[in-house]
Amino acid sequence: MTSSSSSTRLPCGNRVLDLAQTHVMGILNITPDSFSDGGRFSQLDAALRHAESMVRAGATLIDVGGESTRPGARAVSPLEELERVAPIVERIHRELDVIISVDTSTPAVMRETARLGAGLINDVRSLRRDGALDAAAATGLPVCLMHMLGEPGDMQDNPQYQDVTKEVAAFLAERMAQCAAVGIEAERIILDPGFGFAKTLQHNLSLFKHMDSLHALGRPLLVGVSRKSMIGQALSRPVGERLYGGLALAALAMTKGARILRVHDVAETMDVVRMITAVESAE
Ligand code: 7PJ
Repeated sequence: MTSSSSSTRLPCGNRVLDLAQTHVMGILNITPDSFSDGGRFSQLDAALRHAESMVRAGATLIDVGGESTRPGARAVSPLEELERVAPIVERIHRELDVIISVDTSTPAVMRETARLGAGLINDVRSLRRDGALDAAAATGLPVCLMHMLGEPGDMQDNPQYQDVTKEVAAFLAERMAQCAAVGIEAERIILDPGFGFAKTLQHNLSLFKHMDSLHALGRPLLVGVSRKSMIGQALSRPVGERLYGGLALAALAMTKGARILRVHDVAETMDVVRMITAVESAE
């Protein structure tokens, strides 16, 4: 493996992500604040400690999210989302050596967190909200574009595809074109098949099997399957028992060329990444 080619180095704010290697992105969900200030401070501290433990375990990115994409989740106002996410972005930027990814579709959150030190915009809606393309362009940050049809609230209502992988590829190509039109060049884009978003189990499995064909789009792939229901459905496991299934998919995603693995279980996934890297680096 070579790691010196300039095209594999993705500037993410004040840090650089070397895409010749596979990276682990740790998930940090910010839950709603409790009512008292004491609760708010202790939640911020708890979130920071969690981020710190993921960095110590080997995460090169922390994905901070303040808006749930679970079907039926309550809508969060831009201000509320910003109040959840901004303090932790600021603290992580100040205290930890890691690239901060912000899981958001909200233009104001993109702009403000970029100012506070975020290094990557991760939008499950692929910049389709009003103003999101312009906001992302203005930040100058790289963007992860993810495939999803509809909105999280209705996306699982009978999703249909003729050829899921081809349709995901066409969607991502169209979003890349929209990005190019506002000045977000291809070099700044990461692509994500969007496992679990508007897809049945069979769609997810087929898309996973054929994800290598998305390399034709010429951009690095991010894969997020950690603890998702596709593992639960395939193995009949509740959410607390999906680690081994998730590690199998992490290994498979890596060997299929995914460059960023978005996970809850960073230490365990790092062992997968390091073990595969050790074998692939051998003579
Ligand atoms: C994903 C995400 C994903 C990217 C979520 C969950 C649901 N962002 N945000 N890819 N999933 N890029 O973690 O179960 O798969 S939220």
